[in-house]
Amino acid sequence: MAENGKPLVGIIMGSQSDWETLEHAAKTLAELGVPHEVRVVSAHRTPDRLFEYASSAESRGLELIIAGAGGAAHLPGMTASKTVLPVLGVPVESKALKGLDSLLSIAQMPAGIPVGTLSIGKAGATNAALLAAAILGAKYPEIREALRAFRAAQTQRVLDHPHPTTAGGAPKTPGRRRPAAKAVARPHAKRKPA
Ligand code: RP5
Repeated sequence: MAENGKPLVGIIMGSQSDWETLEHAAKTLAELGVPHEVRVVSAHRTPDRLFEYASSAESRGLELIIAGAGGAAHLPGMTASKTVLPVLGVPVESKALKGLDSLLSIAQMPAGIPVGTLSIGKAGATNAALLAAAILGAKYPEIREALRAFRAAQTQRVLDHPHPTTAGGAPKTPGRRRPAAKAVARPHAKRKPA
């Protein structure tokens, strides 16, 4: 594992308002036991901090960066331009365009500076953490085994709850609260004779 639990993954976001999305990346990394740090670093409002963060990330021991931003989302791409560490981009859902602007800003990088782009919002943040664990798992066997256990548990939850209204039917993501099971008509349920 990382030396003294030092962060292996840096999670950065363009604004405090992005935390409600990026917290799902942090929760998932925590669940997998991946040491990480979290910072607000804005490409537009604090460009010097962004350059400092990205250019020093490798020497500080980070091995991967998850960068989330919304709107004209330059944070992941600019971060990738200042480090050779893998950068995973999470498009935050914007109010005006529902995150399509964020998605295209992050995904449409010119050849030479890649950003691994995830889907918009919570699913993208969760998957960024899972992909980070898959990448780091090549070097850290305990992370690979934590990811394997996560996947097995997720599969088992679906197998254990085949009916859509019983708890556990959908893959669990950290922080997700399950709605209480509702009584619904079950077409195949046996009825007691009147
Ligand atoms: C982007 O602008 C941030 O990543 C955020 O998603 C969006 C809006 O930021 P706030 O106005 O909420 O600070 O830079």
